[in-house]
Amino acid sequence: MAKPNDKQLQMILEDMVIARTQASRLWNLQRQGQVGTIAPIDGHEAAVVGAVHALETESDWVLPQYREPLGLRRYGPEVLDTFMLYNLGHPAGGHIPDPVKVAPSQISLGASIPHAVGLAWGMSLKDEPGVVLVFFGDGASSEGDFYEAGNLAGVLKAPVILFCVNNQWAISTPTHLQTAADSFASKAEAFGIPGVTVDGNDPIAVYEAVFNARKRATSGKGPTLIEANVYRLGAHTTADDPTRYVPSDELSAAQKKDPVHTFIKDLTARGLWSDTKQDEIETAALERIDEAFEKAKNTPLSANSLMDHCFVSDTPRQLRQRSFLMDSTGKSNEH
Ligand SMILES: Cc1ncc(C[n+]2csc(CCOP(=O)(O)OP(=O)(O)O)c2C)c(N)n1
Ligand SMILES: [Mg+2]
Repeated sequence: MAKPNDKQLQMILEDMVIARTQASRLWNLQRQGQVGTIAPIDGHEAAVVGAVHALETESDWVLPQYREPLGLRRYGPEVLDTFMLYNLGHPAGGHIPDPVKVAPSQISLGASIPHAVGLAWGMSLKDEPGVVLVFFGDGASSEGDFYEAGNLAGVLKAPVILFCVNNQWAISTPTHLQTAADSFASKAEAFGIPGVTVDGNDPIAVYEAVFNARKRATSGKGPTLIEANVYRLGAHTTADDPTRYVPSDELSAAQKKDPVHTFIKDLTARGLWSDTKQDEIETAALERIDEAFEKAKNTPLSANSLMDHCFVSDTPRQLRQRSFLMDSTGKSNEH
């Protein structure tokens, strides 16, 4: 169905509330020196969760940038557990266990876009069902990878959804210094594919845009570029001070359109949400993030795992490096 039903609407809001709650817990843990740098999802929840709810988790891949992982709960608990390992610098954070079709966070801007197109092309060559959705920011769209991959995706009719989260900023660079184009979606024209602009604060509109793009991709018609317009409500990361460059009137205007608060009001008015439900979801979200953090903290780290997940099997050089590492740490070689 192109429109989410009541149950789906509730699940979308649940996931949005969970993402917001867990992001604030991670922010505090970072401030206590317990976790590494965090890029908050605040303001992106409707775009990320709305998009992911229009996918089929068994067949469709999601390739996140770095701000999305807390919004991908629908793909299973492994996403959060692996994200915590990744945040703590554990090599196991570089691979989400099979069969979960989510790639780990990507810090290198734009680098996942060619991966997404290659993956989608491979799936179509193998006649596998499903699509690939890749998230990237307005800033990432300035990378050559975006243009190269977008062009190839158009030529190959790859079943891929290029999902640009335009949060109006790339750290301190505003969008008018990022591009002279009218919109990020308009760049689709050069790829010969549809470019769609959607209100990223409205999870239903995002759901519909992704649903339609998915339908197009699975019927062999190829990719769609979606630009979801949102506003980054928090800092770029825990290492940033946005008060030095975000105009306060712009931020307060954006806060009035806060996607989580707006959707809570909307679903409450429809009789699909309540304060009690909100409390329950928030409490469970906090317990869950603390559990994931404790699990990650207590996962043993061995020098031998440093090169895991680079390749399916070690190259000769990696084998030499592993034995060198094991000698220098004095631990037995576990592989
Ligand atoms: C290839 C590359 N160049 C530069 C950076 C440094 N960098 C990290 S985040 C960022 C801004 C990205 O902005 P955007 O893609 O809009 O994503 P947002 O953080 O707004 O979600 C930059 C320039 C990087 N990570 N990778
Ligand atoms: Mg941005």
